[in-house]
Amino acid sequence: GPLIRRDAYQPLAFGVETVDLDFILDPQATLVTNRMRCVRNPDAAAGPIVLFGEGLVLVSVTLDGAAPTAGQVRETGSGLEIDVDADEVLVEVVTRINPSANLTLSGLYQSRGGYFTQCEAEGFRSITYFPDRPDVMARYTVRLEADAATCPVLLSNGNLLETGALPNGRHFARWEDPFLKPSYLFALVAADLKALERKVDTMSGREVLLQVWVEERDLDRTAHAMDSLVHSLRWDEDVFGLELDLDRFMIVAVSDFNMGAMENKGLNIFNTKYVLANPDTGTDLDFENVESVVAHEYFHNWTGNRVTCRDWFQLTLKEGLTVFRDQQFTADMMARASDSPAAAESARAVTRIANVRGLRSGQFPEDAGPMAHPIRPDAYQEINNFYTATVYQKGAEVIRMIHTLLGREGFRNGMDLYFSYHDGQAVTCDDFVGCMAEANGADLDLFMRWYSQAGTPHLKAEGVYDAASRTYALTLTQHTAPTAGQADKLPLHIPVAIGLIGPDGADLPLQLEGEVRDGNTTRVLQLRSESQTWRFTGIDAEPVPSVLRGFSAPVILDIVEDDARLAFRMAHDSDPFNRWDASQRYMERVVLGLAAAHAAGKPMEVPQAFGLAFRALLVNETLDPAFLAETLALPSETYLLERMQPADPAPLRAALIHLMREIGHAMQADFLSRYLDLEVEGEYRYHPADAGKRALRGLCLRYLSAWGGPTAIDLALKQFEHATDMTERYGALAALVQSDAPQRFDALAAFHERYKDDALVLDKWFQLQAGAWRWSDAAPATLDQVRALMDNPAFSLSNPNKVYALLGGYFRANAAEFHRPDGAGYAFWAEQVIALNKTNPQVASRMARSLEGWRKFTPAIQAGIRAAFERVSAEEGLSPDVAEIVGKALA
Ligand code: HT7
Ligand code: ZN
Repeated sequence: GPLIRRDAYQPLAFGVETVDLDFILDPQATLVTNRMRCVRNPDAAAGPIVLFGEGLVLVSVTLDGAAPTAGQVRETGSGLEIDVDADEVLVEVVTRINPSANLTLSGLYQSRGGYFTQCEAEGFRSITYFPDRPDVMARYTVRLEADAATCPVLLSNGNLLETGALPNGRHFARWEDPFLKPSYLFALVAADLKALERKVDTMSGREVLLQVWVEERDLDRTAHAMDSLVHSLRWDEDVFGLELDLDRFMIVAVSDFNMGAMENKGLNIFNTKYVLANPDTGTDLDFENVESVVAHEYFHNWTGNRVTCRDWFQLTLKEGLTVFRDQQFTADMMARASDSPAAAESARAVTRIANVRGLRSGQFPEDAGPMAHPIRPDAYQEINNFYTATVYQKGAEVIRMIHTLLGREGFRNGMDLYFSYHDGQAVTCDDFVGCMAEANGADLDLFMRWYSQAGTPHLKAEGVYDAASRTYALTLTQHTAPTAGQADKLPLHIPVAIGLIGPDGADLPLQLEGEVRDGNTTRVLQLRSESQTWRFTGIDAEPVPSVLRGFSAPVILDIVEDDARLAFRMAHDSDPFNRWDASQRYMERVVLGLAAAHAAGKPMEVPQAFGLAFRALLVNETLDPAFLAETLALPSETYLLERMQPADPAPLRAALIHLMREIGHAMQADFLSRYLDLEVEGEYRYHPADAGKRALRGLCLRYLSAWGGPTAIDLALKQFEHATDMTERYGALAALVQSDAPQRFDALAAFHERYKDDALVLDKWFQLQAGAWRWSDAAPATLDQVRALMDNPAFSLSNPNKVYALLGGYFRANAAEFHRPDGAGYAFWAEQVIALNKTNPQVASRMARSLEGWRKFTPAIQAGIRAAFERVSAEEGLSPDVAEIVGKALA
């Protein structure tokens, strides 16, 4: 498609003040009547009314109730243009659409007999002709009418005005949204649903009605989403003073959805995966995900809806900020039950670790590949391709750095100013950072480069101790490698939190030359140029630096540390994040060492010192189990591939299997005793402390099953058979599937039998098999399994959750099997991308992206992947979504 450029932004000549929509819902022929009061924009250049439209059948247009004159209304390639002399005109457009034929899950579509909409980013234009851009904010009223038997529930944004019966078994409802909003926040739902309801008072004492709408059979899985919503509401009041602004707030679950959820004003629509959870069907991770997605969408009501984006290049304005807010919320939820400040710090660190794991395995590869872009991109072909880890996760890191630089209070003052200036507006990232700077008298000009520069910076840290002067000089140097289309990089403003650890393992007080000692043992250094040195005084012995504590910036830290130093920090770093990171670095070194040995035909030997450092943590009963579960888990294969040069999945897999087996074998007694001690008493409840114990228990079981001794497999089988909740049942199944135990096949069959009518649980079953490693040559090839599973009656290419679980599981979480040397994995990938491209371009593009990092692999692997890209590229009728990915990958 054509390139859309950020610097080409122009306001439209006409905006819209009010919209009145009328939907006569019908599966094949829905009639949409749209009455817009279009108003000339005094700040824009003169021009026609511009309305975007896609795939619409135009029935009629009138202007102020009259037929247009000849040539006054023109159909362009992308919609309609209307010439008007007046400053204001009532445009009525009637269109017809076919929701049952819409498999893209964008615009108005059907799912399990109901009607649902998804308008972000540009879905509204396939519902009706409209200036479908986020800078056009209007007041909406909606009337919808549908068959009362199949669609007894009729919902739209805002407040319900009226409902009533109609002839022929039909009925209607009218809704009004009192707030200005852009079209991407419009939503309607007409379906057979039931609601869990709760009434709560907001901080100012207003009673509001909260609803979670689901299919009746799912009502017993809604309590956690409701609790999460109430927690989110309270948190935004407590932390940011932000109150719910509507009398009613609805969450609706739908089975067919491209992403996680959508923050439509007052009517959030969710993928069932992120609403439904009860102890029988959801794992601790599912509960955690529901809580954070509910929070994320709720928080958008202020950061996204009340203040929205001027154009889609500003997407990180709402997404980076809202991800940051949901991360802070989750950290607070994790810490709320802690009984000491140290426990709370460790609990918060567990959230931070999960965030950084996601960033390193999801965003770092993106930033190093052909789709690399700044958090605020300069150009795109298809906006749907820019709902990325960079815009979301790196965007959140950029907001976090502002928070680190300004402090909690300074950040809050900046937020208050942002809302006081921009409530009800569509603004830019500059407006946001401008408020942060103004409220704090801070200079963030240099910091703005984070918005325009792509690529992950490397941060080099080098320390020199001088015994004579008792000083320690720490030099920080930054470098960002060129990325696609951006050759020259400038130094960034990087906050680097550091500590110095003394020989006894305790933190040293930090005192820079010329400063008085304040007793602080962690401080934030601000690197503003390519290289800078800080000299610490009063240091009696050579310290061990702990750099980038809490992961204070989204960079790759290059620091020379020998094994002994990593083991030392694994044992002593007072910063829980860096303690975890020390363990990750040590593991990475060991795994990549084993892989190199294997590739060279040498035996793989796990260094003894590593085993000692690992075991010392495993048996440490004073550490929080949730923290230990993270610290003893290997880095993800995706991240390790990113660190391996050139990336070579086969030896890496051999190394991972070898290491898991060796550790499981060598420490079987310790794993077993911790496993037995960590049993959680009583009925399942989702609680951070219990979840932490279950996580560590699950980790013990995975190492034990990897070793594969009969006691280990018995333990897993017993847990599988006697489990009373999904975390235990799934944990046992996962441990069995990720092992060589022949019993895994029966366990998979039993699981399938039990849950064959439960779509969300079956997704876990599909995903596990797609991601299964081959622990011996006797194991069936994963590709054959995946192909066979596509024939399972529960699988469907038109349901994104199924595609993400099975195909995504194979393409993204099973490198060694996907990159099999015969190239059959790539042929299968091309086949599926081509098939999906015809029905759901957004999902096709996501699957296509699983190979975008292909140039990091060995030349032999690259040759196979290139052929697959070329095959897709040669396909006729490629969607802009897939074409952009393939084009950039081959460029
Ligand atoms: N803001 C929402 C984005 C979204 C989306 C974007 C493109 C296509 C489909 C989509 N569904 C939801 C999600 C969020 O960030 O909260
Ligand atoms: Zn969002």
